[in-house]
Amino acid sequence: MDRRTFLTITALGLLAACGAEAQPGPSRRWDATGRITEIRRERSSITIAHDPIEGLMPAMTMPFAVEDVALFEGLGVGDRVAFTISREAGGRYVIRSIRRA
Ligand SMILES: [Cu+2]
Repeated sequence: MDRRTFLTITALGLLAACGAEAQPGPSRRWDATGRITEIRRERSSITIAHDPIEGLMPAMTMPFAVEDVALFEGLGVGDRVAFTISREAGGRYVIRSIRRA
């Protein structure tokens, strides 16, 4: 095999590997815990300093989208929470459920 063929095959292999990682089924969900640092109802967004999420990401502070701002009911900045997220097509993380922990 010549060098160009080898590089093409390698690139396709990497692409396939990345694609498999970046686009799991839409039904995939993860349980997480953390502390609320900001709530932006007008943006349907909540920022959480979350603990490590096994198999997904290390601890960090990041914003999450919520589909329904009703999920914010009874929650405030500083609250410790347990929540479930899913990853939508495009890589956006959305909170499916959240409660004080
Ligand atoms: Cu994160």
